[in-house]
Amino acid sequence: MEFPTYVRNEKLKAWVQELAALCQPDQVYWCDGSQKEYDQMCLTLIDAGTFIKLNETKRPNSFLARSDPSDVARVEDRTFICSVSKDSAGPTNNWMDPREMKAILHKLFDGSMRGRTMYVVPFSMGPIGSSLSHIGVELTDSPYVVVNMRIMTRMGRQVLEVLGEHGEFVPCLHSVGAPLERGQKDVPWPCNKEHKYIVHFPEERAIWSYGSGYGGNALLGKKCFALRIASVLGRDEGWLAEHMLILGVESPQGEKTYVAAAFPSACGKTNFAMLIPPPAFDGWKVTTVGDDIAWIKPGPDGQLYAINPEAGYFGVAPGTSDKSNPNAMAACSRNTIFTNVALTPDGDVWWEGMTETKPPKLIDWQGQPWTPDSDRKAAHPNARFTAPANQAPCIDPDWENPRGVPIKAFIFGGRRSSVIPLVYQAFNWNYGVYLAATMGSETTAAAAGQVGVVRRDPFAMLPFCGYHMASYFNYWLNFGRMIPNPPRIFGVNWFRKDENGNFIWPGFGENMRVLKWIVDRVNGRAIGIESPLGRVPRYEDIDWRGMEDFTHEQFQELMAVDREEWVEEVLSHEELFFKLYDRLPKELIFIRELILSALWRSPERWRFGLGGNGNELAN
Ligand code: SAT
Ligand code: MN
Repeated sequence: MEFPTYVRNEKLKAWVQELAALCQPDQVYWCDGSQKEYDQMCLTLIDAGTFIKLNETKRPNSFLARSDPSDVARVEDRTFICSVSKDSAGPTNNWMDPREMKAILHKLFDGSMRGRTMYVVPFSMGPIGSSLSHIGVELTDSPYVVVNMRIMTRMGRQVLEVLGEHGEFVPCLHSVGAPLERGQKDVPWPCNKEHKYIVHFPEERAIWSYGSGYGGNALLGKKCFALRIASVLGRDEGWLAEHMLILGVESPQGEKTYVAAAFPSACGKTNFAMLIPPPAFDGWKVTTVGDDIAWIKPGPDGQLYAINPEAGYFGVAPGTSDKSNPNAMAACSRNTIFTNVALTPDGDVWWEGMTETKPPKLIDWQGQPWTPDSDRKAAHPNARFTAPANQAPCIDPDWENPRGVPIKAFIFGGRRSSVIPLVYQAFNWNYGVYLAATMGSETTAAAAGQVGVVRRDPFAMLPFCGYHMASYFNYWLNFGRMIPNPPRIFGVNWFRKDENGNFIWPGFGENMRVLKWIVDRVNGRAIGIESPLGRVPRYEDIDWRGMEDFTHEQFQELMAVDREEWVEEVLSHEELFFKLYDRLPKELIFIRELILSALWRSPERWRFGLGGNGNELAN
């Protein structure tokens, strides 16, 4: 096999050679990551019928792809953590013996790229050359994956230069699993309807993905590498790979505070990452470092520093509008790949929630004519835009700083119509780990199954942790002990409802008021009082400028801690804890006891000024 002269890493050469022999592509192509190459591949994708070029005036340099209707999202039940021992993967991951899995995969990959090109995609997760960054190389037979990877990561020849002769990389193998026989015509979205495997070998630090061309199944830098494999790397090397957005809050005086926040899906994570403060917060600015994943490491000064390992947004399109998230709308205004959205007659895109009135005529995500009378969605609910991160006007000036940005607080929030207050600060790191470990979120119509059922999603990492979830809790507990002054940990809930089923809190930009209290807390200004769960703001601790009609009573409702509700809540924490019992850190069991005893020493429905533990007076 011939290699470009700039490829100097023998391990990489040997690996590509070995897998090309297995997959038997017609040719091997090394991606240089240039604009010219990208443009050329987009033309190829148009010829193949995978891409439709959008209106150059309305959406410059942008494309629409329609996937096979069976290949529209991550497949969690086909996702495996193949550690040597089953116990290392833990009860929340699918597991198979690595040798058994390799045997299955070798059969599937044998000849899987026949009739296709194998693209070699070197990529850096994190700014090139940052000590927090890591290199991966994806071998894929999907040109759609290549062009998406060029937006989502730093990709191309420059990565191989950093890799050098002896550098380490995470090998990522991907095939859509649809070899072409001689003369067989290709389809616009090849995939394998029978077999799908998204497989991680944590000890080997390798990823093998077969059968899907969509999102996290195929763009292997994202969930597979930056979360599942990186969580294992982080544990072994003393850092954190988290399913968190990173944002900066800048005060009118120029004080800059960074926080990282984890939310399960369908909680408005991207909107929070790109929050626009209400008009009354003149001079306040929220900037975005990342919208999905954070890699976090202690710096020489003992503070935690975070980078966004990604370079683009793979954002959910439906629900995104100039009203809900103008920053995201600007990000996908050009140079964007849309997948499974609807097409307008003038060659632009549309999705549910983009505009208040639906366009009279569209082509839906499956290529069929659509009108507002059609009884189906025009865009798939998991339709996505792939857009360069720096196209969001809110991008933080330090988003590519190789040192990362200093993190002062961790925020965890689920969608809960009751029980959980608007905001509370964990008493200390261990309480914070408990809060995050027991995070839950109510299912929405978008998720499969029943609506309104609480699902536990510890740290929003349930489908993304590459090892035993209870060991991960323990790693977090230890991590807090390693650093002198760990970030403060907060819980938030934007979704509490009143007795009529209406949201009490308006959310969106108004979340800035909560964010400001958090920033004030970590910068030693706001005080608040102690509730049975942790420290909370009093009404007067929140900045109500521009929202003065929000009453004391409404705030009390948002913040109340109800003993009966919490007894049930804690019982349902037990369900998760029993599942993880053999490795569950003792600390979490004792913290549960402390929470229960605090609830019993407080009024049945704890509210401000009702006494109980007397701490209100102390502050
Ligand atoms: O498809 S991705 O994994 O990139 C996004 C998601 O499903 O969370
Ligand atoms: Mn995510």
